Amino acid sequence: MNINILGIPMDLGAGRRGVDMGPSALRNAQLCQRLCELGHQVKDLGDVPVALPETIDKFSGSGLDFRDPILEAGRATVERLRGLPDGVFPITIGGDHSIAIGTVAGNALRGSAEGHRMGLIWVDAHTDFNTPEISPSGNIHGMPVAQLCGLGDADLASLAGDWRLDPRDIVMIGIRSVDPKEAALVREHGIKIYTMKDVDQLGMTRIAEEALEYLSGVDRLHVSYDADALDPSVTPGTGTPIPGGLSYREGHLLMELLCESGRVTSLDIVEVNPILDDKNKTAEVMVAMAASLLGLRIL
Ligand code: HAR
Ligand code: MN
Ligand code: MN
Ligand code: MN
Repeated sequence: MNINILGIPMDLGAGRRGVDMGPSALRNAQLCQRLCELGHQVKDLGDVPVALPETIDKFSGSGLDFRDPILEAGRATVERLRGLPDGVFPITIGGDHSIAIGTVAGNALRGSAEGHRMGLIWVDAHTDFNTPEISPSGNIHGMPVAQLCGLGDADLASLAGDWRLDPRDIVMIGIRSVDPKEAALVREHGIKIYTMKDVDQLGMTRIAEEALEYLSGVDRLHVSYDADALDPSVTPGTGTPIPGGLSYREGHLLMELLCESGRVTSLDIVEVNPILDDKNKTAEVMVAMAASLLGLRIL
C-alpha cells in the first residue's frame, strides 16, 4: 500500500502546550520505518503550517480561542489531503484533536466534489462533541465531532464545503469522560457509543464486529485515534488523561480486527504530548497501534 504521512503540529485547540511536538515524537518513534518494514511504500509529506501561539492573538474575533489559526490550518489540511492520488492511505499525525475537523473533511472530499459517505471510528476517552455554547473549557479539541456534523462555529463546519458527517455514521469506542451538556447533545444525535463499561462487558472483539456491521453502508472509513483512549499507564504522554482506559492489548486488538476487515481508508494519531511523556513511550505505543492497523502480524 502507498502510505502518506502528514504532520499537523497543532496545540491551539488544547489547554496545555507541548502536543504540537507530537509529530516529531511520532517520527522519532520510527513511524515511517515501522510501516516500511511491513512492506508499504511510505512517503512523509512533512507538516502543514500551524501558527505559534506566542505570535498571534488568542482572541481572533469569533469569541472562540484561536479559532482563526485553527481554521487556517484546517483549510491547509483539507487542501493537502483532497489532492492526494487515489489509493493512497493517509496517516495524519497531531497535534491536538482539533486537527480532525480538517482531516475527516479532507479525506471525505478526496476524489469527489460532493464528498463521500464517510464512516468515522472515534477511539477516545472523550466524545469531543461540545459546541462553543456548551463547552466548559472553550478548547476546540473538545469540539471536532460536533463541528464535522455541522454544529458550532459555521466556518469550521464548512471546511468541507457543503459536505457534513452524518451522526449515524459515527462509532465511538473507549468513552469515559463526557461533559453534562455534551452528553445530552450526543444522545440527541443518536451517536453509537461504546463506553469503557461496554468494553468491559462485551469485549473488544464483539465491539469491533458490531462497529463494522453498523458502518457497513459507508464507502470510506476513517479511524481517529486519540492517545488518551488508552489507559494513562499505557500512554502517559497526553494532556487530558482519564483513568480506566483501554489496555494495551484492547487497543491493539481493535486495530488488528479493523485491519482484517480491509475497510479502513485513513487514520489520525492525535494528542501525543512528549513534554508529559516518559521517554517517548506514548509515541512508541501509538506507532505500534498504527502498525497493527496496517498489517503487523505475529505469525
Ligand atoms: N470535554 C473536555 C472539553 O471539552 C475535554 C475534552 C478534550 N480532551 C481531548 N479530546 N483530549 O479528546 O474541554
Ligand atoms: Mn479527542
Ligand atoms: Mn463514493
Ligand atoms: Mn480525548
